Amino acid sequence: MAKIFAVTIIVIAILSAIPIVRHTWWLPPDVSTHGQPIDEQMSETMAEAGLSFLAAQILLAIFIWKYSKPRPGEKIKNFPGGAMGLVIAAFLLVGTEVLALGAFGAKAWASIYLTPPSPDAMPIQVQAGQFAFYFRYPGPDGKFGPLHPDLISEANENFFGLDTTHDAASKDDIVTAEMAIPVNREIHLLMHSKDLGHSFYVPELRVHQDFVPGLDLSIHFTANKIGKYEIVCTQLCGLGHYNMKAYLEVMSQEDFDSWLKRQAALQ
Ligand SMILES: [Cu+2]
Repeated sequence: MAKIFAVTIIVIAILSAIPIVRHTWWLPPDVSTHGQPIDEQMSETMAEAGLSFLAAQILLAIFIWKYSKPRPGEKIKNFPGGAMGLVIAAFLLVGTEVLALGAFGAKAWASIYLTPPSPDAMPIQVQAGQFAFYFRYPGPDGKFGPLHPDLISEANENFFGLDTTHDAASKDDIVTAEMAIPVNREIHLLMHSKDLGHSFYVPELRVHQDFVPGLDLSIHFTANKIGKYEIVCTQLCGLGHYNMKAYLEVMSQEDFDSWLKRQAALQ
């Protein structure tokens, strides 16, 4: 019985490793300039965790195979010094592993979070709220007008709370329900939430950033492939969470210019 159990453990461990090795449920192809080191880090983490998992399962199976038979008359031996040594060894091993993965990933992390966007990056504001995203482009003046939360009104389609009668900078702002960006242009995304925690996730872009209520967060990225991608909220934010999404369209500069003009005419 114990031998069947040991073999079953090995079979399950190998079967569960197959889809990971074959990248069956892997991320969609990367369309960003910063994604490659992230993908490499992901592969390294999976390889390292996967090998440790397999080694642990094989070791477990060997011990079950060898020691499960009762041996009458034989006394159970104690591990010299008790379990303390093993616990310390495991602690150091896992600690080193986690720290090493962090050190390897530091460069990729720093290039996104610790490096400011270039001064000519295109600013776009995104607001998350139950259960939609809205985007704002600053218009020809390049300035975002101030936000007045008391003016937010779904009925008047004033999603951001803009005062276009009094705020000069708001007059040419363009508010959209879909996001479009020009290809190969750095985007500086300015993020805030209207109500509670949400998330901005575009798997193809390798961008995944939470919205935190009360915080103005920002992220910068460059998309290098034309296409239409889904933006999804990954924070369970209420009953409509399953339907909270928008689309990101990466266009040529000419297509983007005419798209923005069309959106400006709709305001
Ligand atoms: Cu949400």
